[in-house]
Amino acid sequence: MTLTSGADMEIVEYLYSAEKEQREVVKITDRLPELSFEDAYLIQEKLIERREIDGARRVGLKLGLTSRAKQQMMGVHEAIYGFLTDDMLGFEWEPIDFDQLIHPKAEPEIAFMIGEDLQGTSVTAEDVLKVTKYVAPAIEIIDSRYLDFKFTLADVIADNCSSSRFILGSKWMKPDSVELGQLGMVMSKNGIVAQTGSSAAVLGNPAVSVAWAVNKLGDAGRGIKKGDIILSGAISEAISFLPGESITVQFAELGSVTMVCKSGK
Ligand code: 0L1
Ligand code: MG
Repeated sequence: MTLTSGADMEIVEYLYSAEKEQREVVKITDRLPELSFEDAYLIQEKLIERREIDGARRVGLKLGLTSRAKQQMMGVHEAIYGFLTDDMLGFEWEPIDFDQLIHPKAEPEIAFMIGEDLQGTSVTAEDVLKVTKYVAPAIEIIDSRYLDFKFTLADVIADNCSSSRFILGSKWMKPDSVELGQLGMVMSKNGIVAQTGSSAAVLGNPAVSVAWAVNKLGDAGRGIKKGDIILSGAISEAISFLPGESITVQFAELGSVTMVCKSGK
């Protein structure tokens, strides 16, 4: 352990207040260069518990670093996971308020709606598909609390994997009605193509990514639950946006999802 007792809660308040006050902060490994992934997940858990004290409710999970390209960029061989809470849920018809965010970026994702509890340490993509009621197009808004979005793996795990908001498309489909492992995707900003990709970028198939997370949770004696929403990982690089801009993610077969950004100022 690299964390002294009390230091974890100090970091939780540091990250939580940065989010609430829309402030970038210096990454925590500048002070704690030896911070282990285990301790970083411990801080993440306490950060979510802190949000729960303020009334937030866990509604699911999100995966990060699920593409080989992003893993290579970070010099890691594994994905990471964080938690989604109800206050992160945005809607297509309700503009996202830029003033509540720091330096947001949007990512194209496929969301899984889970219909049955699932727990284990050797869970497969097939097991995940069996308990998946629907899949849907999604946009995840990531908003690292760290200066210039620069961090180590331990930093980003502690910061709940940069989670900020997510928006789900209105077309939810049965997972066996689409080729989940090879869905083409186009992400446009203000009607102009910004990124293209395939769902294969997410560990070959987004269901593999979800199975990875279930096994990771299983190692800690936890699982996913009926009703959970799981964001399976970004299909392309994230793109930044400003007030007045809109982003649409269009999938082959799976439909589209749009977000609009406004400023209250
Ligand atoms: O959801 C994600 O893919 C983000 C994971 C954390 C890394 C980042 O903020 O870019
Ligand atoms: Mg993401």
